[in-house]
Amino acid sequence: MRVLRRTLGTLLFLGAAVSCAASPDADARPGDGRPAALAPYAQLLPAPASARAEGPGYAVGAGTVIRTGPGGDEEVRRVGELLADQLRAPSGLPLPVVDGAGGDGIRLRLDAGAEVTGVEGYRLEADPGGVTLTARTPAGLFHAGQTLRQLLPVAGPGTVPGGEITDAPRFAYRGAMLDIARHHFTAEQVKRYVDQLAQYKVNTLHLHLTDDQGWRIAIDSWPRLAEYGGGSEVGGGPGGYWTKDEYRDLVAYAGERYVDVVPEIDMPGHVNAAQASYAELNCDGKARERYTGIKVGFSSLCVGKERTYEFIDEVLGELADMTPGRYLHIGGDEAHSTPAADYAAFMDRAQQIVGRHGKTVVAWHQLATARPAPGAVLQYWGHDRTGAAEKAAVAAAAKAGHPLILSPADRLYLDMKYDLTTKPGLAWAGFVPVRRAYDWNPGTYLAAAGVPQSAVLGVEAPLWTETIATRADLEFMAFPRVLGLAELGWSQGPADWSEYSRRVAAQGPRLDAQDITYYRAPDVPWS
Ligand code: NGO
Repeated sequence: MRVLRRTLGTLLFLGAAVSCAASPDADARPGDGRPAALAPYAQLLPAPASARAEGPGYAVGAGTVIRTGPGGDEEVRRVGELLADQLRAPSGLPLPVVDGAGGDGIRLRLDAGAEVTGVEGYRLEADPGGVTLTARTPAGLFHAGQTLRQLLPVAGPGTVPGGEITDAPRFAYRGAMLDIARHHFTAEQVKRYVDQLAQYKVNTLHLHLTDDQGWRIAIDSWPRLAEYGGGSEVGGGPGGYWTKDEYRDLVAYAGERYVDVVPEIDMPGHVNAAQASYAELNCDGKARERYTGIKVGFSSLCVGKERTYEFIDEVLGELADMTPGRYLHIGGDEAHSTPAADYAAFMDRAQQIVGRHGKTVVAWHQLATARPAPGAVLQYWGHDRTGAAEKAAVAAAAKAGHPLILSPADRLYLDMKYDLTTKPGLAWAGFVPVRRAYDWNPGTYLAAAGVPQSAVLGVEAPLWTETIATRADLEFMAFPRVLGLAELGWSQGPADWSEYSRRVAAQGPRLDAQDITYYRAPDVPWS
């Protein structure tokens, strides 16, 4: 019965999507029932704050250079080189990067006094003489470059249409999370994901590094965590872990793309891999067996033992030392085997330790039921059926000044199946079709519970990997839903599904060109 209702729902939903796409509007060709290609400025994803197409554009050709002067700022030069790299493959052009501001070409201008909004804002101006990207920071120039990529054809040289874009993000925090604990993913695989995300202006990568099934990061003072605790994963595969150099290299790679890494060591639950590696982390002094199933909530650090806090201090200290970003995530979810009073006492000390290492705490929103430390950020992963009391605790924390990252499980969990046909994934929060992932407003999402819009730091799309073990499955679950995350995080809204879905469709050839395995979801009007 339940299945039948779902199927019926999907069919009705499909019908609605088709009629939407076929309805006549400014860009549609009347008569053939299919939407016409969107004009380049109307294709951008995420949508810019303002864009005006006007006059002839700049033809990028064999003679085009990328200018990063004047002043020879090294970081701007690096942004220019990266942009050149990104444009060379699709265009087939040499695109040398040169110093000096004069002359035509693609010009990167760092201007501390530029009239753009915030540290990530930028302006893009195109006319027959060239394309000028202006920003106050190199990050802004990087984002401008990603916009420029979308204004050029998927393959071959082309013309950047004339006009001007002034752009800045709605939210400071636009994240994606990857769980490399349930299944091991290599740093090289994660770099690929970083590239895929950064082009859509996602600026944070949260890495879920440890869980019951595996410990994936080398810690010098506790070597068995990775060496033994890393040797398992869901389903009994070999697992694996990252050396410190691999982690540092990934962090630097992400940083060059203006993506901050937020590492997570989940505690006091989700710690079986640690408890299997070291007997002393268990209250009974006995090491646990390694675990390869997908149950949650059965493990807990020993809250009453002083050794537990030495452990956290050393682990978080080493992690803080290799992480330039401001946040350390300490989990705090599903501590079902830790009594509530112990949980609160434990989280007090864990938060103090994070502070002593110079970082700001991020934790899953269950921390709201304990005592979040001043400045701690809560990551909300509730859903439509989350109870009022739980939401009220989150709202109280928000009103007390704790910023929120929104990751509603029935909107942004990329491990939820799209629909009945999705092979990988879970469905405990329901199906999450592409439209559902996009069609909501983070600013007002928890307003009824009392969360002010100003408390929302941003959005994040987690990808848990109990059922996901390959690059192809990772991409299939992320794309195209993660574009919704990018759009909600960057663009002003309000959400307009029929317009947005056409921009998603316009990304199809770009995703193809990048060899991204994405779901050709039936609710998107792919051409
Ligand atoms: C929950 C749980 C994770 C699971 C995930 C699966 C959070 C924050 N804790 O989300 O351990 O992997 O669901 O969807």
